[in-house]
Amino acid sequence: MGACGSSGGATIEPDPVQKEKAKEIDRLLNDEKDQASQLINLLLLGTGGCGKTTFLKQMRMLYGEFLKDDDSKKEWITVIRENMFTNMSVLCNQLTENETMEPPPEVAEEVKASTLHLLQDLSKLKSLWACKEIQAMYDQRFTYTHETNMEYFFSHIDRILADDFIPNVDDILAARKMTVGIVETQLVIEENGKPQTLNIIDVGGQRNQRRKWISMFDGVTAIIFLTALSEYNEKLAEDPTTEAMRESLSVFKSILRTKYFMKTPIILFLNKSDLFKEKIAKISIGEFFASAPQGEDGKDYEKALEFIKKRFMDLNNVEDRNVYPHVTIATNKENVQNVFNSCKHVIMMKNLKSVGL
Ligand SMILES: Nc1nc2c(ncn2[C@@H]2O[C@H](COP(=O)(O)OP(=O)(O)O)[C@@H](O)[C@H]2O)c(=O)[nH]1
Ligand SMILES: [Mg+2]
Repeated sequence: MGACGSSGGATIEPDPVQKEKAKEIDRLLNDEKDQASQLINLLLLGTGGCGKTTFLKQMRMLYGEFLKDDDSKKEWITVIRENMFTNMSVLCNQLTENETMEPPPEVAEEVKASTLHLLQDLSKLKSLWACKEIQAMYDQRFTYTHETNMEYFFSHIDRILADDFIPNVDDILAARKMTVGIVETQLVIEENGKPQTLNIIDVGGQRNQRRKWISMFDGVTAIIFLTALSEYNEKLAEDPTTEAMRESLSVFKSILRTKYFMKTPIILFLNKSDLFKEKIAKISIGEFFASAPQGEDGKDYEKALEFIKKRFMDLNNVEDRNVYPHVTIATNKENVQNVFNSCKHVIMMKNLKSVGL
């Protein structure tokens, strides 16, 4: 029997086996603490279509194995072609509603078909695209709400409809597949020579998806809230009576008021700045916000950007909680890489603080 448990007041020497066990337990506890300090929960939030999943795709390409081979690229063919049908349906609806123009007889049936996207007949897409009335609706695209990728996909229509089409990275970044529920992705990222696990939490952004968000609010290290700059003149996809940017502002406000996030650093991505730049030169922001620069000033990129940025930043009501704004293009690899490098610092600082270092 060992010395443990013997009586008589003698000094008890710890059993070497027990000593080893205690050391092992200490080591495990330290490892656990170390791992906890390395796990970063990054929550992506924002209304539907603002670019959350696109940002995640970029991160998976930069730090993971996403799209490393042709087979995984081919999986996107169906999504991309379905996106083409959806976009064409929007043009057809515009033409149907247009009072000054009629569809030519040879495509009249297709234009009327609300089930265009179910036809799956690629040649129909081509014949519709060739028709000048559809082109006229396309030329007016800045004036109505449509999917962001409309322009990109139509400018590549021949390649996308070809039999031997294999999507490239840009095609896949432009592809839209709506996120349902919550998707967690873990990526290992080296910071100061030390691997850190980044758990990126992507969520569905539409109204009916937002009630699921709260289940992810505990233990969040940092939030990236995305908003699409280019939606200043658009309506919400799930409710055409609501203005998209007002909805985004109101969702951002409620996130800033959430008790879980009083000390959470919030990174604000003013996204889709490429499309915003193109659109603002044509359509003044003054038409949509009374307090925005009006007339020609409202068509000035810098002035309009400053107005939107301030509207979002002014919603932060907690003095020592920082909101870090960035102007972004989630479909652009270099832009995402640069922006993430600055965010990384913010996220790491918070992470070190939360474990008492
Ligand atoms: N041109 C452009 N398109 C973008 C940008 N960010 C996202 N998109 C497109 O916007 C659409 C919706 O993006 P997605 O990431 O699915 O939005 P989510 O609902 O927030 O996940 C997709 O077609 C993307 O390719 C951007 O900065 N510029
Ligand atoms: Mg998504």
